Amino acid sequence: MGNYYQKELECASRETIVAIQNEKLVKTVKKVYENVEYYRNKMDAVGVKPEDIKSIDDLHKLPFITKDDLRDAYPYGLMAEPLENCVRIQSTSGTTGRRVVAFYTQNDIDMWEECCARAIMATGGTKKDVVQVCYGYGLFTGGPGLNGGSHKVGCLTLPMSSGNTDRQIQFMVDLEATILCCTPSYAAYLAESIEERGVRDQIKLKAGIFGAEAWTEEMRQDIEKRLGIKAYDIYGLTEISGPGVSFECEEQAGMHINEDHFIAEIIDPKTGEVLPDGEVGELVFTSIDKEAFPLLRYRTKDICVLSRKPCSCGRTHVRMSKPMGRSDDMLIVKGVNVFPSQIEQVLLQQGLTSNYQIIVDREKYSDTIEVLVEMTPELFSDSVTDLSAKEKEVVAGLKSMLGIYAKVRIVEPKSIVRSEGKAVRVIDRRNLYKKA
Ligand code: DLL
Repeated sequence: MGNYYQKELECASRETIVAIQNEKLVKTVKKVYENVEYYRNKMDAVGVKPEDIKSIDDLHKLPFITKDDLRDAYPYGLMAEPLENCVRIQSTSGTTGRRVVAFYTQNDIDMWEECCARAIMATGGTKKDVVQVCYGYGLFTGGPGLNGGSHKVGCLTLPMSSGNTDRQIQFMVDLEATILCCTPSYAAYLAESIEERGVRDQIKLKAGIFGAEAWTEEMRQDIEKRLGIKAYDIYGLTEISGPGVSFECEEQAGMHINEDHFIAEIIDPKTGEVLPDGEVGELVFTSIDKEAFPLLRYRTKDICVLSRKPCSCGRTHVRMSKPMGRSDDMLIVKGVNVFPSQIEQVLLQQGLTSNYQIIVDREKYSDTIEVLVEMTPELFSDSVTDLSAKEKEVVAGLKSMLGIYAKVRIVEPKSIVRSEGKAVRVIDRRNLYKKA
């Protein structure tokens, strides 16, 4: 027990945390009201002035911010600092239509990397560790976030980025990586590839920091056994900074939310009402330290539950459960955020029908996505070659919209089961989320 990056903050008493939150919240609200017209209009619309927010008990008075707001205000509408004070842009793994861009000052980057440093140290990490980062580098926050955290701890950092499994394993063996950072599905794939190459006894890994997508306890046990490591969950989202908004400690029982930087609430996704700790609902974050892109009461759409039960690791920050699902229809496939509406847009643009179904599955730890779409009567009369050409066209359209390969199958008219209520567009066979 007791490996912390910022012990005083991570193990602060409840009173201290609340005092920090109160002070930073008041400051942040004042700042956004004064500097961000979009917020000012939203707050004016519900009749809330900065003076009305005196402490976290007043948080509920503020309006929510959603992804739609981010889209409306794209790209600069929610910035609270002049562009010249910003040093970085990151973006969600979604695609053009739904892209969210987040801006960072140098202080914002430092704060975010410190969160990742906390996560690394919570796994027992020290400057003696060799951290292999195989999250993507670039606009996606996974690579840059863990990379920065690893530097802060003083670890030797291998900025591998994603892909090229042969090279990953070669470096892992040759440079004796001890901490692996990647998505859980890639970790499982690496485990399998290591077994296939017969080099399991040559790897020195002791811990993994896996997140960016849902994964189950069973998957954790499987990865731990096959790689001989402890596998820790890490959560985050671009809008709120990136990975490290919360992370698991040695208890591996929920992720501590960095409460000195982010205030968490759980709300009823239907009514917006704040729910008490212990109830399942949608997670909402207020960032109270971010300078360039502060978000007040941002609805994550992730469904989970908070727990304030004391943790044996000594950290006092509230713990969130693994996300149990989402309150919108966003899917995360191969680490990429996908909305069914984007798929529908491509199908309609290409002259197909809106009778479609999306089947998401997992084969050998890798996500697959298949789109079944009914042909139109015009296509029906065409020959088989035309059909397969059309399928290829749709595959290309989806690739450019989503950035990932989706298999496409054009099926006969009326062959997709009609629903009497809401259409069942998505069949997710991965069973990643526990039932709430
Ligand atoms: O996925 C940031 C990240 C990178 C987290 C690396 C952890 C590790 P986005 O692309 O903006 O950011 O996607 C955010 O991914 O709202 C969740 O739905 C989902 N998500 C992230 N972490 C987890 C996790 C990054 N540990 C969205 N378990 C979030 C389940 C997760 N879902």
